[in-house]
Amino acid sequence: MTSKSCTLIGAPVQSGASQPGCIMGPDAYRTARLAETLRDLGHEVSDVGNVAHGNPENITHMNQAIHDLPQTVAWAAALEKAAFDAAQTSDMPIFLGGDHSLSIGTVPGISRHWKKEGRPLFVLWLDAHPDFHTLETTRSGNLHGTPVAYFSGLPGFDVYPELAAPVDPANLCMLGIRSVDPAENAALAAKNVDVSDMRAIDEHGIAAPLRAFLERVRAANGALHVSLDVDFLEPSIAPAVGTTVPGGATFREAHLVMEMLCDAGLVTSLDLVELNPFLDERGRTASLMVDLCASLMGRKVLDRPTKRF
Ligand code: B3U
Ligand code: MN
Ligand code: MN
Repeated sequence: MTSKSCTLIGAPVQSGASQPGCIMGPDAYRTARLAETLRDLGHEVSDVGNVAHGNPENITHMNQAIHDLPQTVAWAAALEKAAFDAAQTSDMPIFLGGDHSLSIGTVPGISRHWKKEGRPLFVLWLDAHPDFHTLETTRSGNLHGTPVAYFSGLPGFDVYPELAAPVDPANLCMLGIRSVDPAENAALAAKNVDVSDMRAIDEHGIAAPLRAFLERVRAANGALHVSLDVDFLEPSIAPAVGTTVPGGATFREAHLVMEMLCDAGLVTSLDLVELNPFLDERGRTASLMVDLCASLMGRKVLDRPTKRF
């Protein structure tokens, strides 16, 4: 892989999750030597520290289950700007979460940048959950369940920041999905979102749906944002997440996804989300996430192209 300028942006968001701990995520990635690992692969890395948000406004919503709406919206506004700014100067902004509500800011900021450049943005959502709730449909009230519905332009997000560049639902791909609420199921079907659940992955392998998606991105000259939720992974290899769901991507499937993304050369930004270091075992989840990042950014087993049969 050619050398890239990578910008690490800490997003210690935890207002969108049900339990605290994601606030420590960015520092866990630093402790697990993310910057040094990327530098060893030949990339230029700058860590700009953690984003801070402005004063939360007094925002409310009819859905009484929702919690921490003002703070989550304040994070979204700050991260939208941070993402837009980073995308102007960096080949690869990498957002160190923080719970998945941080994508309410990062994806719209990245998308605003690519709209200005005249390229469509595609999003690969690696997650146990589709995070496709609207503010009306979330039952848990955890706003990390809402980013995809919001940045895809679904209605009912008047209290979130206005989108400069919604992501076309046709440009989404979800892999690893295995926990979907009824309202999400209906909305995913209505928007015809490309979802490969674990059943599809068991039947066809993880490479086939990813390869098909990457061909679509390439054909459209798209930019590609990857959002990697820790719970995409099998909990036995990645315990440091509040919402474990059994039957996740294996170590080998996850590395294969990253290696295929690396070979395709299409990824232009990345979220690392939902790491809760308070739940980790001797840093193994943080280290695995760093290793997956390394595979995405060019770490290889063999120093020559993979054999084709
Ligand atoms: N769909 C459920 C569960 C969930 C979504 N995202 C996470 N958990 N991490 C909800 O709460 O909306
Ligand atoms: Mn998620
Ligand atoms: Mn999830």
